[in-house]
Amino acid sequence: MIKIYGVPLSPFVRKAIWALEYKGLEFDNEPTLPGDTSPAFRAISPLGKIPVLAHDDFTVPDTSVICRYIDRISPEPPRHVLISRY
Ligand SMILES: N[C@@H](CCC(=O)N[C@@H](CS)C(=O)NCC(=O)O)C(=O)O
Repeated sequence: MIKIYGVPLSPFVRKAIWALEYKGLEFDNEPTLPGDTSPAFRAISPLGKIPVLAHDDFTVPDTSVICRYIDRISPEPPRHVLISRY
């Protein structure tokens, strides 16, 4: 199961969640505030930034990379279809 650490107040978190919803992927949300100093969170986000995506043992703390990863594991529907509509 994919997990997104962060709170939707953050536009970066909303972007990651929107990408998951666009692809129809299920995910859990772990509400985490920006700058969280807990060692567990800093282990997956050394700068304390949200969002972080965790998928099995893989974690990534950057929205653009998160979206790229989502596109890799779920190529359909393709991003370019959505982009070309706007
Ligand atoms: N480059 C990061 C930026 C994310 C970011 O700046 N998130 C803010 C919340 S909107 C944050 O976590 N700030 C906490 C901090 O900078 O200490 C990304 O694209 O995910």
